[in-house]
Amino acid sequence: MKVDVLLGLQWGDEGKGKIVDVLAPQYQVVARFQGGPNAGHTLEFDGIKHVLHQIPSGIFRSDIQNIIGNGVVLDPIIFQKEIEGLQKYNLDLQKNLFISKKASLIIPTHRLLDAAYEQHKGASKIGSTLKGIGPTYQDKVARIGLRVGDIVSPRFQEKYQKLVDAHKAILEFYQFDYQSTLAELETHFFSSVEFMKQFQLTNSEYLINEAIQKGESVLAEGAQGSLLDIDFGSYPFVTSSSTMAAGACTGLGIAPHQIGEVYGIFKAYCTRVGSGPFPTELLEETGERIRQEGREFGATTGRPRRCGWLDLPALKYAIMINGVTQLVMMKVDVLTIFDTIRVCTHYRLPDGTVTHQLPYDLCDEKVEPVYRDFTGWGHTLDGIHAFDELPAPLAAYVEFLEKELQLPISFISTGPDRQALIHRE
Ligand code: 2SA
Ligand code: MG
Repeated sequence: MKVDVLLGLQWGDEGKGKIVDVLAPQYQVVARFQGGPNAGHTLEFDGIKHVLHQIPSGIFRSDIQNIIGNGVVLDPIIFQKEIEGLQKYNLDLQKNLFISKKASLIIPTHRLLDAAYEQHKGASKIGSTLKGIGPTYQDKVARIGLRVGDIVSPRFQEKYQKLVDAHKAILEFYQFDYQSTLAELETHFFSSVEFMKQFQLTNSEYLINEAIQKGESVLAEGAQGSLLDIDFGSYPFVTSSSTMAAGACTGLGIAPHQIGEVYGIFKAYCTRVGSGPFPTELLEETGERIRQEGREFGATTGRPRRCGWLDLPALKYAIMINGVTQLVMMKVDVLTIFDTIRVCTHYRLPDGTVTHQLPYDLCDEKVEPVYRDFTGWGHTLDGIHAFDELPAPLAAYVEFLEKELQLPISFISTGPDRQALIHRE
């Protein structure tokens, strides 16, 4: 049995939560391997809409073990809120949820530092979710961070204070006011840390490898997207973790040969929240129509998402660096409103040459998208559950993408609910 990885091929918000929820019954374990409360994974079923941030999307299935892996950065305050939000569903969270002791701990000053850094950057800010993600990973790599396992150490308070003192010095350097908020945040933090102790804090790399040994199957659930990857994303407008398939190995403690399928999720168009280059962005009315029709607002921050046409050079790049084996196409229904649907097939460089490769730095090296137009299909996809029931122009569009991307599109999502999905065997 293998570990399958499911990840976003764009700038996040591709709809990973929905697909993990759909695929979950095939797995015994669902694990998050990177990111933290910056993620917003939306699941909809039985008329309920629920957004998860740090907790894996397998949590609604009672026979699945859900692991928050070592590669994750975890905020205890947000964790407690999330758990409390799940209480109404009567889930056995103490049995089904496991947290790696090696996951990094987001402390209140990490959030303040995130805000201070963004404020200092001014117009060139990243557009961070202000959840303290960057500063927490920074401390991890600097080898001064706190980890979940530290909360049960008798030296926790001392380690915490040492880190906070270092953070205060930086906040003072940036002249960022922390005095007015820190005490209250700390009170929350320490009570949430106590709250966390009732859950299973484990060396989850053992748990996961033992599961693999027993022949169980594991789904690694990515957060954000490949174009936000710390190495291969549009640096510096990226998140601070490895969002690609390889990140599942380091973020869970599994060997590369254990990776089986890599499900790559993409929307039938593109969105991006936060700053940074976006070649196919639509700044006029068309972008606004996509935003309204697709309800494109951040699931964590509520920020309006920037919208644009599908970008094949960027998608091909993401497929390449992840070794994607199957594609999942989301939100096709949103494009129903258009008579013409555009797809960027290439980029034109300033010297006139055409390429399908991403330049080193999309900020400095401006590219002009070269589009191919497709006829829209003009009527609702509601109630369609088989590929051969799709309107002919949509079927042709899907087949064009499969040929271009040289991969099967195994799932086509036609709406937010679990049921609104075409699975092609
Ligand atoms: P951060 O907070 O340091 O990770 O921000 C760095 C960049 O990464 C982007 N980012 C995201 N992009 C899309 N979706 C994300 N999750 C939330 C959602 C975002 C929200 O599901 O909607 O609610 O706004 C996510 N998380 C991080 C971020 O915009 C920065 O560009
Ligand atoms: Mg999201």
